[in-house]
Amino acid sequence: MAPKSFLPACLLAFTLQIFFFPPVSFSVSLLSNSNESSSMEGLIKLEVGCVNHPEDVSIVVSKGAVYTATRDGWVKYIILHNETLVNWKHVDSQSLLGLTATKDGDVIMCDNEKGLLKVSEEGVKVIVPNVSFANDVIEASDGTLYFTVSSTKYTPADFYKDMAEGNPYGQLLKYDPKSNQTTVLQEGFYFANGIALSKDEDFVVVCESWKFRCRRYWLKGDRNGTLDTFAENLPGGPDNINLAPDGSFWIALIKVYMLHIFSKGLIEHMSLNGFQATLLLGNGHSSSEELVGQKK
Ligand SMILES: [Ca+2]
Ligand SMILES: [Ca+2]
Repeated sequence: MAPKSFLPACLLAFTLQIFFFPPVSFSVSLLSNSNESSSMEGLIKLEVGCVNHPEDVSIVVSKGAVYTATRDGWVKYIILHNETLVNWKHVDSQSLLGLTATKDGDVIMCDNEKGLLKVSEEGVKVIVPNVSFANDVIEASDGTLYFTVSSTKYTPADFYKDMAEGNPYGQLLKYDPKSNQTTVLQEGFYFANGIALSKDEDFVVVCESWKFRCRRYWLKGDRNGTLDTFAENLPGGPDNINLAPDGSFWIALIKVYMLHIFSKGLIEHMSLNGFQATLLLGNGHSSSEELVGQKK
C-alpha cells in the first residue's frame, strides 16, 4: 500500500508542473476586452531592450526625466524631450524594486536584500537596513519615508508561495529621518506592493496585489492611523502606483491569466485561504516591464 504522503506529493508535483510548464497557451486575459486595443493606441514605448526588468518608475518634473532601477543594478533615467537614456549610478545589487525621487534630487529605492537605499551624486548609502522584501517607497514633504514590505515570510523568488498560502504577511512601515527610527504602521496586507502619497499627504494608498484592491492608511485627521479600502475589484493585481497631477492615481496591474483546470479539492489541499479557487499565472511583471509613455 502506498504511503499516505504519496498522493499529496503527486498532487504537488502536478501543480508545480502545470504552474511552470502550462500545457496550453492562454489567450484569454482578464485584461483583454474590446477596449484594450483602442486604449493602447495612445501609448509609445520609450525604451525596449535597454532596460533589464525595470520594476518601477519615478518622474522628476523639474528635470523632465523618468527614473528607473534595473535588475542588473543600474539606476537610469530617460530625458523625455529627446528620449536619451542615461546610466546614472550602478548599485551592487540584483534585487532592486520600487523607487522614488526625493525633493533633494536623490533617489530612494528598495533593495529586497539590503533594505532602503539612498542613491545620490555622492554614492549609495543604506538608510534602513535589515529589512527584506521591501517593495516600494514614497517620500513625504517633511522627508518621512513610507514603504511596503510585501511578505515577512517569503522572498521575491518564492512570491508564488505567498500567493498560494494566502495569508497576509505584508506590512506598511514609516522611516523618520530625524530620529532614524523605523515603525510598522500596519500589518495584515495580502502582498503589500506599490505605495503612493495623496496630494494633500493625508493618506497613503497601498496596493494589495493578491486581493485585487488598494487600501488607504490615514495619516491625518479624525481617521488618523486607521485603514480602509480605497479601490477594490480591480481587473488585475495592483503592482506599482503613482500620484497624478490632478490628485488621482495611476496604477499598474499585473496581467494575469485564469487557469480553471484545478479541482476544488486540490486547491483546498494547497490551503488557499480566502483566495479564489483558481490559480493565477503571471505573464511578465507589470506594465513597467518596458517603459511606456503616453503620447500627447
Ligand atoms: Ca514607486
Ligand atoms: Ca512592485
